[in-house]
Amino acid sequence: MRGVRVVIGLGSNLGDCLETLREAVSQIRHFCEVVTCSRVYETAPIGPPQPNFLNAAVAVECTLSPLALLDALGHIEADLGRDRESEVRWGPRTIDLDILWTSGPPIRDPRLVVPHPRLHERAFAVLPLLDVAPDARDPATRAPYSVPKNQLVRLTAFEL
Ligand code: A4P
Ligand code: MG
Repeated sequence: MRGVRVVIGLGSNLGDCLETLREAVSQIRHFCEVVTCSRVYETAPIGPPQPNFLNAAVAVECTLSPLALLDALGHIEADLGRDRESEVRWGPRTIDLDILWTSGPPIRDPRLVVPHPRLHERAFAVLPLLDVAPDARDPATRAPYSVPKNQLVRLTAFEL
């Protein structure tokens, strides 16, 4: 992924969410150059009833292959207490690290689809994406991303 910009989405709604997001970014720096950090948003959960999330995103450059990056993010999730065995789909989690978008070609692998298949439907992902990649476009349509309406998203004063 050298020379290719990748946007990683971060979400947390269990434990000390801000601290967990910051720790995730610090671990991402072990294998990627973090070029820009988004603002931090408090967002209403999409999925079953659960606490609000903190969501953010970082734009990175790194030399890992896309699948190696996905695995590296999975290791950070495990280190920060994410336990997939006991999770319900779209339920609460200490940390979720998704590859939202790339400036390179789209990826369609059984384990990894980029842009993230639900990115365009979710204000909690599109808003942080646009903070770090304001010119991002959907590679399928070449259309710029727009923020879905009627989803509760509040800008916080926190920084990553
Ligand atoms: N996978 C495929 N493409 C990707 C990608 N681009 N990035 C695969 C990351 N993973 C990708 O993900 C399930 C599988 O997706 C992985 O094994 C990977 O190979 P997961 O992290 O294990 O589980 P998940 O994140 O719960 O799955 P899913 O269905 O992708 O959930 P979403 O769509 O990420 O939604 N509400 C608010 N307000 N804020 C949130 O952050 N997050 C979710 C999770 C639901 N509601 C939310 C939030
Ligand atoms: Mg995920």
